[in-house]
Amino acid sequence: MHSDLSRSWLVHSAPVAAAQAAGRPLVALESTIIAHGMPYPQNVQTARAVEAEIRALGAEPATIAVIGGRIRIGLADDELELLGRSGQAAKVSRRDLPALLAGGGLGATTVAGTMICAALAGIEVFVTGGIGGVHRGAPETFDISADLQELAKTSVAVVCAGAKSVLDIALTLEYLETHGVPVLSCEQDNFAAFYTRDSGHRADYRLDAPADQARFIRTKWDLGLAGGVVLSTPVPAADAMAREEIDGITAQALAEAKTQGIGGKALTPFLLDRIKALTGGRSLATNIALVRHNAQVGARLALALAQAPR
Ligand code: PSU
Ligand code: MN
Repeated sequence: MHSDLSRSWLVHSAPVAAAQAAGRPLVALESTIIAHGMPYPQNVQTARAVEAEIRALGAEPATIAVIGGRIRIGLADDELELLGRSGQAAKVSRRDLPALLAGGGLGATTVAGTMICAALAGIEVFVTGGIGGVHRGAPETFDISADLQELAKTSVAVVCAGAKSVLDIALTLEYLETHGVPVLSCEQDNFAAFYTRDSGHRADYRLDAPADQARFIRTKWDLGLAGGVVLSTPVPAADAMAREEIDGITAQALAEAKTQGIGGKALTPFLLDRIKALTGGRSLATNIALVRHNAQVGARLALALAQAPR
């Protein structure tokens, strides 16, 4: 259990507080995808569309960010706009949270950062686009997203369209296995690949029905097995990109990053932006479509978890 002291850093929006008081299911959303994952104004439009998908299914969205030295659970429209437009928000993972809270700056939370905040707020389901993972060349660079360590220890279910395809998917799955993070899939047997549907790697368990997903997740936590669960779902077929196209473009973006010496927290935003430019914006349309679809899957899971007794 978290202390009252840690919860004193949280500020809930009125709609989120009302939903929580009424026992309505909540779905957490991250803000790095808004501030660093997509260009303005599509980022803010997408953030609003994703919230609307969740509300339409009867759950309440809680977009999470750090504003004014507090962890904000649920954002107003003008706050989404601030995060998306200003270019001022820091990318906030586990290591950065104390700096942003102590310093009072504007922070956009990553998958890892959002999982921490969602767990503090008692939210069990979190929707993102694609999780971070083991970068290609990680045996040399050591670049492994903090998202994976967070999944190892923080008990939140993360709904995604797989791991971002710029990563080494096989090593990402190995890492999750080592740390005991179950990888569930719905709608197909294989782990999804972000811009494309099929990573070529099987997920651990295929569970299509939200009730079955909820039972699995509740059982894990009932057993005292702390840590996250990944629920992968593929981008809708009509919005998916062709594998051959995205593979070549990814290779080019990775080569440019290497030449320009881009690494650390700047790497993922750089790659997403270059891939968008090299696909003439089509990768952005795919990214938006997959996040919206993930939101539907996440909302259904949150509703099912609310029915699954603790
Ligand atoms: N999903 C998207 N776009 C994004 C991200 C996820 O569709 O920009 C973000 C998430 O916040 C994730 C981060 O935590 O990318 C991974 O960054 P890194 O590889 O530096 O850990
Ligand atoms: Mn990294």
